[in-house]
Amino acid sequence: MSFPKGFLWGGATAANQCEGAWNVDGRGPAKTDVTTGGSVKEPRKITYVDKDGNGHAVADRNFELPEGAHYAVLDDYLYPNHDGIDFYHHYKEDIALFAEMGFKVFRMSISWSRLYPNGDEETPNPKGLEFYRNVFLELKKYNIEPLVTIWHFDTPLYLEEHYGGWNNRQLITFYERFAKTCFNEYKGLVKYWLTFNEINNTVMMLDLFGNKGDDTQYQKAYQQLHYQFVASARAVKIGHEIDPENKIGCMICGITFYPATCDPADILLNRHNWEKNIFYCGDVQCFGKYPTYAKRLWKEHHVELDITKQDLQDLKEGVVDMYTFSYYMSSLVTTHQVKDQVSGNFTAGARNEYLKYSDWGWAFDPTGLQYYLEMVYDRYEIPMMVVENGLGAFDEVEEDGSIHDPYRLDYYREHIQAMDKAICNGVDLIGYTTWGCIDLVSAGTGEMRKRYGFIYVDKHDDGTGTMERKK
Ligand code: BGP
Repeated sequence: MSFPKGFLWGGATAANQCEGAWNVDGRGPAKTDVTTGGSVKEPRKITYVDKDGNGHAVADRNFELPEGAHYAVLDDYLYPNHDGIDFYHHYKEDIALFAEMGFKVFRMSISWSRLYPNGDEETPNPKGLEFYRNVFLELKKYNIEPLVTIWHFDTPLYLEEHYGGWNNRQLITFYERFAKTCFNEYKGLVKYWLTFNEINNTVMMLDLFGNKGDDTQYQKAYQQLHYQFVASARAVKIGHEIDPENKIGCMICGITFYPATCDPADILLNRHNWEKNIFYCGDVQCFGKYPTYAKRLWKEHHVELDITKQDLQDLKEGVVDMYTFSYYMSSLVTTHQVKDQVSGNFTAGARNEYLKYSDWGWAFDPTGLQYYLEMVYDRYEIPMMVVENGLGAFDEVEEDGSIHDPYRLDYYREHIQAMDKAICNGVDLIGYTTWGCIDLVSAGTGEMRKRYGFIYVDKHDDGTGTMERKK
């Protein structure tokens, strides 16, 4: 094996999917407490209160909040994010288990609304600051390096409702304040940071969800993305000023796209697909400027963006130190009528006859990981990390209480071998964090039953369960 000494092996989580304690110690509600991401197969799940004060839990792809209604956390197990796996109260036990597995790194995120309950306050919530400090100190006890995502989908709900979320330029300022607080508070405790989780999802999901978005949706998505690019760049600048030791990365949802046929039209579409869904974000965050093909992409959907001179300057000055990405699958691209359709959570398109698929329709493709690593490293030549990779499955507890997941062992073995090959071929890969190291709520479907291991949590979609952890 070619993995370098000091390689960061470990696992990954996100605050909104594991912490729970959604209203404890001053935390405010986040968007992710009241809505799931949704998927091709399953519509988004939403909880809200109508104008007469009645609570509703619905699953609806094109949901629009009715007049006078507002989003609200309801104790309804259609969507259990707000409870998570109660990492908030179990972190010591969980970190001890991570240490037992030999983790060198633990990826987690900081809940924005735990530090800034509404998101627009001037000063942070001391209880929130204290919680993360305690987690970092606990990790330090075991020499586990934290890898911290600043934003993992969980914009404070107040910012969504009162400012229109990332449609509003003001979010840049609020995010900047939040990021600055993180860098200042945890200086010396945290060195590895990621600014935005799967930043490319904003645009890519419009394509992947099968029902292609209309121009208005693309206009919104590209604009939100621009504000996030600027916010990310400013955070990188601030992070470096506060501590030059900080290593700050972008985080891309990595899907390896292949043309489904050798029809030149498919080959071209595939390249355009890489540009639109993968390279667009990486190029801005690693090169510090919009790529030449951006104009083509904007034109395609009649997009006109609010971009200032200062924004462009910020992008230039805030390039990331490392390229990180999640990798779960590859996907086929074609201009032809698709006969054998994959319709899973996050995936749509033609089925690849050479690959096996998970219960949620995700293609098992370790070679795609090697392809991605080599292709992207060649483009940016900066250190890379795979910060999510794993297999969501229906894990069952045996009568004797044990859990056996040989399918997961195969999955990891083959993806690790693929990384090994990429390193042999020159890729500067510095770390690998599996998703997840512990069962947590699925971002796409809001389910517990889509489990990722390695630690089983006794928590179920109907709300039952003791939260007991099992190896
Ligand atoms: C990524 C997200 C994670 C995680 C993972 C698995 O897109 O960054 O938050 O959830 O996908 O997806 P799911 O939870 O839908 O199985």
